[in-house]
Amino acid sequence: MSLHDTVEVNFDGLIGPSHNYGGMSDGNLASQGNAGEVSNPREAALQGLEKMRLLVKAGFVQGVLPPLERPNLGFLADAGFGGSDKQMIEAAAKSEPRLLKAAYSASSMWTANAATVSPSADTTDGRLHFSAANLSSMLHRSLEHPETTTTLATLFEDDGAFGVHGALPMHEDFSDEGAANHVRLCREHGGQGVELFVYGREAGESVTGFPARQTRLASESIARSHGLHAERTVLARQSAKAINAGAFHNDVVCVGTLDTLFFHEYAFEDTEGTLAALRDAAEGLFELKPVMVPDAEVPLADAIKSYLFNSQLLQWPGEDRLVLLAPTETQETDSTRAFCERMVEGNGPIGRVQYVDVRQSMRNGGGPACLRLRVVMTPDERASMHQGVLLDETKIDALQDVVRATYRDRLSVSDLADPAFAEECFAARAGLLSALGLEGLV
Ligand code: SUG
Repeated sequence: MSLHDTVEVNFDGLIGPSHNYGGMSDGNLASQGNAGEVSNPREAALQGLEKMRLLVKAGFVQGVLPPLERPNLGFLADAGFGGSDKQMIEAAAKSEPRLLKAAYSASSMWTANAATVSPSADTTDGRLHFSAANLSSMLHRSLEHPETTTTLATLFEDDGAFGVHGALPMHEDFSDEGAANHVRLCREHGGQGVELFVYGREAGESVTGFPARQTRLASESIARSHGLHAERTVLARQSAKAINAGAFHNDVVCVGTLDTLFFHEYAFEDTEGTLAALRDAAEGLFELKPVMVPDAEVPLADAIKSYLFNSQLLQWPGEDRLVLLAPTETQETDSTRAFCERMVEGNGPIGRVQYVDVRQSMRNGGGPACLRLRVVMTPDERASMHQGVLLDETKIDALQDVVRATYRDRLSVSDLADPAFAEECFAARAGLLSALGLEGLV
């Protein structure tokens, strides 16, 4: 077995049947701007599955994470609603519609926020580590972590190979949004890497403007529990300018893979310091290739609107240079399309840009990169995990059949008040779990 057999597996979130535009995320311009619009959960899930199919066809190992059970009736019970499911939903719709929206949120689709992942090549105990993110900044997202932990523990159950950690304490000092603020760089996936953690504030620091969702303390705690080598770990502060322009996670202004870091000029508070720290940490392992996009070429507002950086940066089988799998909005925005055209004509590390339509998710602020959790895995690790969630085209067809048969093609926030919709959601998820061999998952 050589280092080359270790690959990056993308685990995409399968978009759930209650995907809606609830306007739940402060600081996320798309979520705020599309609040109250009618969503199309069927199209959303099919778009996500087509993205997965594209990568399967190209020869990537592609995984999927099933949607969490929604509505989350346990949450409504915790908020004091009682009686039958129907009574709880009707009462919440009447007196606390915001809580009902949170209970119905399909936000687990953005699996980049599910957890932070450190490959076994980077950890002192030689295991592959996952830490579920507490997502404590937004109410609807703070409900995800218990079930995310259960899902990860079910899929990666072999303790000898995997370490699955529950979320950090639910306090704003430990605010953690998972892999959306984490980048791993290396020479090749199987070799030792450098892990970059990007935080928006210190624990205890009060900041003005849009919420900074990741603290330095949270990032440090995860690096500790994963057993990362201090000299191969870098912590960098996200620029307040980026957060206040709507980059609520670092992955809205930065993406990296292998030795390449692609980022906006205003992504980091101290760009030179961050690059110097990365070069130091990479000493003896690889030579960093930074690709910085100047604000003069792509203004921050365009980067955020187009989601240029919320792309998947991939070592595409059979291609010499990296491929950027970008949302179609990047093609439709003049500055980012022009930048991409110039970039691929040059001789830098990114040689091609391919566009993908994930518009339903984009309208809630989730691009191609938000929809996937990257897990670098050795062949042994791939063999010892649950096989049902590793996809081929037949399984994608089966999942799409379930979606076509069970998902609505129109959903308004007011539809959440109908208790019959809850039954529809439970039935749809049961169909998906059965197609994935995960019937027992709660
Ligand atoms: O947390 N949107 C998500 C989008 C997450 C994107 N993830 C990454 N950048 N990695 C969020 O803000 C909107 C839901 C609503 O408004 O109903 C939402 O939760």
